[in-house]
Amino acid sequence: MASLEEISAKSRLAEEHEGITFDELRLASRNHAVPQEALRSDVTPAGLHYQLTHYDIPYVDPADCRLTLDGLVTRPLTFDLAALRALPRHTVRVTMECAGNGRAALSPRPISQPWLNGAVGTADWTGVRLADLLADADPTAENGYVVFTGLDHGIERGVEQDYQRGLPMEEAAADDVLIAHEMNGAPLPPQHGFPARLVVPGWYGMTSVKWLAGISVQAERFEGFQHHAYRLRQSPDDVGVELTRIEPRALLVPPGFPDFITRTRVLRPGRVELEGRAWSGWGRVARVEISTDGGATWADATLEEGGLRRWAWKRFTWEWDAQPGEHSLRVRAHDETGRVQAIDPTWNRGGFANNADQPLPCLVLDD
Ligand SMILES: Nc1nc2c(c(=O)[nH]1)N[C@H]1C(S)=C(S)[C@@H](COP(=O)(O)O)O[C@H]1N2
Ligand SMILES: [Mo]
Repeated sequence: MASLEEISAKSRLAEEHEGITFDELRLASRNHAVPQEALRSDVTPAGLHYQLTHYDIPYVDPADCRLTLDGLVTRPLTFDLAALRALPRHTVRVTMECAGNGRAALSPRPISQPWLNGAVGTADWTGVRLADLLADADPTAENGYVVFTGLDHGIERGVEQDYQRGLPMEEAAADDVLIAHEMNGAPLPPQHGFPARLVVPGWYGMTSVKWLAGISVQAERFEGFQHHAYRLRQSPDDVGVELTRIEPRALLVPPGFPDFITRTRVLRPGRVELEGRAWSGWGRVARVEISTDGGATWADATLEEGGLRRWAWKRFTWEWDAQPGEHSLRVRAHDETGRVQAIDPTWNRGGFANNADQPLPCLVLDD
């Protein structure tokens, strides 16, 4: 009989001219990106928000689900869905992005979910503040860790596991961290974590555990499989650096209209308002640059005023006088901490945090 080790894919890089594999295609057809034109909306409709699920979307009976908070606490807590919904509600608008966004543009390409650049979305998440739940439970461990366990179960690189992630107490108890049971004003859809999920604003998506069943406080640092997996490494034996917050990125709403297969944009000549959205999990977006000549020259876009919504992407616009010919549109976001979106990809073994801009080819027609 084959072992789990044998049936489970090893971590590997694509060969030099190896196209997308059947395994990658299967993952890509389960886990969809946001259609880039949906970047026109402040809030991404739930069905258009990207989604990434490692294993299966669990079937959950709403009448029969429980969330527990236990471990090193004075008062362990258990909630059914009605009790969770009855708790004081907070809504936070959050731009969430998968750490693997941009992976398919790397060379060599790490074999995994082959994201181009659409593994992002913005939603209004409503639920209870984790800080409030923790205060009720009263943790007895100082500077402990909080471990989140999902209902989903699977195998990765031979290791059978529940999907689990942990957070240091000070991150878990931060103001806007939610146990969310609504997305955009409706109960969570199955693929986004029904009945409840963690939402950690500013952090890459893997942190925000879906289908939450258990929250547990422990004294020692949590180092589960998903912590070893989500690291920036140059080689398999490299200790690497753990991924946390989202690097800055901007994306354009594609102007004009597309060719069906290549997605090349076609425009009529003349003035066109380019628009897009930019975000960073490290700080507010401070500047966005646009290039229409593949990065030879750059101009500053206008950033939408406001910025009250700390964790949501920001709209930017720029007026382009589109002249006939071929053009390559590029964008580059800067945040208030001085982080800048990359022009060229920085390679790592897992294909994470590749925020390099992917040029958008345009053909402007003759008059
Ligand atoms: N339980 C569980 N939570 C999970 C995942 C998962 O597979 N199982 N995927 C994570 C990853 S890698 C990402 S990027 C986000 C995606 O959230 P979304 O599908 O709601 O966009 O969920 C995270 N939470
Ligand atoms: Mo992810």
